[in-house]
Amino acid sequence: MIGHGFMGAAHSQAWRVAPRFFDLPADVRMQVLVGRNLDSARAAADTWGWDEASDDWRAVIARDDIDVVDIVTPGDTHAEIALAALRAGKHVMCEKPLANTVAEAAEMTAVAEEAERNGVRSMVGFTYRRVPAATFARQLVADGRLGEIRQIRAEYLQDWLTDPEAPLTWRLQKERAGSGSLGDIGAHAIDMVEFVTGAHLTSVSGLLETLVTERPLLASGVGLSGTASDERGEVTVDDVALFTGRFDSGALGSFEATRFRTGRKNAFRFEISGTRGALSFDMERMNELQFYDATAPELELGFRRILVTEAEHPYAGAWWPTGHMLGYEHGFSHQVVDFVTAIADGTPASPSFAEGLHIQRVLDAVEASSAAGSTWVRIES
Ligand code: SOE
Repeated sequence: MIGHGFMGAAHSQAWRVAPRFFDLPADVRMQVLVGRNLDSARAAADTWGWDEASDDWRAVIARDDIDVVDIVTPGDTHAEIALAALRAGKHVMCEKPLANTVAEAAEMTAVAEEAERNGVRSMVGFTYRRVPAATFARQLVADGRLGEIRQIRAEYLQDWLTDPEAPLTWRLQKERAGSGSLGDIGAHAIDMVEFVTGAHLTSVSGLLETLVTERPLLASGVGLSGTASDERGEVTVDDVALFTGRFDSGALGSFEATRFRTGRKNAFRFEISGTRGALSFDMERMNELQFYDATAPELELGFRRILVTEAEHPYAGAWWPTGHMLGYEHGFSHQVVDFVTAIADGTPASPSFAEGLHIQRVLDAVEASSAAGSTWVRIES
């Protein structure tokens, strides 16, 4: 695993726990954790249970005893590491968004597709797909329970940037993160509704805004827990991203991604409406799916709450008895299960780099639209 911040912790616990709760078709050994600073990498390796630490990812990728490379670094290093790992014949898991630009994502996809022909798998970390309620939502849509889908709404609302004195972390720097709310959390929203509905965005009209343009630089630390210095730096990404879109199925979509929505901590919500029914989900109530069956008797119509914890629900049977609730981290374990299964069984892994490239194209189109006064921009296929 390369990187050891927030996502490093999330992925480490998943690599540790998944093989214990699921019957995986291959053994997992948490071999080496790589970071830029060897002491920090060693401390993280000890905390999370990796056998070794290193500050040289190139040397680690060249090793014969490494089969999988898990990339949990900021977006500006995804392409270089993923390309090197794929070319070395390693299976690659890469955090979202796949890259910082369409050009990088396109090259990564081309190399991943070439590697795929030699049995090398790759996957992008859109982990929320693997929240049981989200996977179940997709099943309901595929079973026709919503009928023809006409409207799709997705919003990802956080509030950790409302304080103008919150420090300028890498997530606020374009050269490191690629974009702001748009790529950080809007990318999840796009992937989720496309996953659930099977429809793909074909054009968008967007509006991006940076609400706080300068923030204190970090004196020490890396994230929000870091300490602020007296110096200030420019925020070079969007704080709020709004866009509407058209899907290839004919459905219309509206999207909102913001880290400025006071009071909303991780409110990743979607609502999907069709001719026969509707679905509504909120990550802050992630074990539940609201389902409206429009074919029910008129006097019984209404959204009903399904607790997605029955053993037969996606992934749920491997964990606890009914109703004992899963959390944020479980999606990462499910991601490990699906990735290891794809590697061992020789089946394609999803979301593939090609799917990650499509999301990158949508992000790019939203930026281009906003820059051109919210005109409609077609998404390249
Ligand atoms: C920060 O906004 C963040 O950690 C994202 O980077 C993640 O992708 C999302 O899952 C939670 O919020």
